[in-house]
Amino acid sequence: MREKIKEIFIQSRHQFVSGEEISKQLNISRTAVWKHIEELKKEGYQFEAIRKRGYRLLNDPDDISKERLKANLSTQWLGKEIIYFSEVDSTQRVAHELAKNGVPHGTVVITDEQTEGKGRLGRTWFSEKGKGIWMSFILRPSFAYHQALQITLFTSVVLANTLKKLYQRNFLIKWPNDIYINGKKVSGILTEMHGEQDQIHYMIIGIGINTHQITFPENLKEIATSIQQETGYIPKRIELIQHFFTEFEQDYSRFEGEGFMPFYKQYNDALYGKGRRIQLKQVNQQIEGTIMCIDSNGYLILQEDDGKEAKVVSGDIFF
Ligand code: BT5
Repeated sequence: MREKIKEIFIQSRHQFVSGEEISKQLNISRTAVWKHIEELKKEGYQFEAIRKRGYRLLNDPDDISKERLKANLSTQWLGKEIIYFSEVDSTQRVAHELAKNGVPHGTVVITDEQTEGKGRLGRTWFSEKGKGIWMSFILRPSFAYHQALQITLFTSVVLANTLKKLYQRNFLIKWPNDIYINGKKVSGILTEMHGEQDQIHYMIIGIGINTHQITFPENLKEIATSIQQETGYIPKRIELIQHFFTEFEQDYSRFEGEGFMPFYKQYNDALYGKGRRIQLKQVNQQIEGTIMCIDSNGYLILQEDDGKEAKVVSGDIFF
C-alpha cells in the first residue's frame, strides 16, 4: 500500500494531493493514509500539509521502489521483472529461490537494506538501509561453463565504465571482483552459478555498491568507501541502476557472442595495483609477486621474485 502511495506522490509532480483522493483511490481510510504518510516521512519523504488541500511532496527522495525503477527503463530484458524489498536477509538468497522456480532471464531482486548480505567464501557484506544499491539478478546464459567464470570480470568492467561515465572519477578494478576508488572498496560483485559442467541452469550476479555512506563501522573504515564520500556527488540510485542495466544489456550480447576477449583490454586499463607487489592468498597456498596484467581469459599474471610469471585463476590480493 505504501508503495502505491509513493507512486501517487511521485506522479503528482509536486502538486497537492488530498487525503480524500488517496483514500478513495486506494480504498483505505483517511487515518490509514495519514499513518502511511507519517511512515514515509521517516523514509525521507518531505511534505507540505495544508488543510483542505492535502499534501504536497517537497523533495525527490532517492527511493528505489519497483515503480520508479521501471519508469524510463529502456532495457529489453534486464529489469523487466523486478522484485523489491524494503528489507531482506540477502537478495542473493532470494534470487536463488526465484531462479529455481523458473523466473525469466534478467529478473532483478533489489532491496533497500540487507540484514545478512553475503560476500564470497562465507564473508559478510554490510548493507546499510538506504545507503547503497544491494541487488542480485538472474541470468540464464547460453554459453559454456568456462565463459561463465569470466562473467564476474565482465560485470566489473561494465560497472567501472558506468561509474566513470556518471561521476567522472577514476574507478578501478581490484582483481577479480572489487571496484575501488582512491584506494578503497566502493563495490563488490558476487557471482554464483547452478548447473553442470556442460550446462548452466542459471547464474546469479550479486552487486553491492556503496552510494551514500558518510561513515562506516570500525572494521570497514580503513577499507570501504562510498561514491558520495569520494566524489562529493549525491548519487541518485535510480539513475545509476538504470545506466548500469542499459550498459550491461548492450555489452552482454557481445560477451555472449565473443566472450571476454573484447573486454579484457578495458579491464587491464582499469586494473588496480598494477606494478605493485602483492600477496595472493588462495585456499591452500600463498604466492608473492608483482601485478602485471590479466590475460584474455581473465587470469591474473604475476611476476615472481625469480622473474618467472605465475598465472592465477582465483584468490584474494593483499598489498
Ligand atoms: C564481495 O565479496 O565483494 C561481494 C559482495 C556482494 C554483495 C552483494 S549485495 C547484493 C547481493 N546480495 C548479497 O547477499 N550479496 C550480494 P568479498 O570479495 O568476499 O568481500 C567481502 C569483504 O568486503 C568483507 O569481508 C569486508 O571486508 C568487505 N566489506 C563488507 N561490506 C562492505 C561494504 N559495504 N563496502 C566495502 N567493503 C565491504
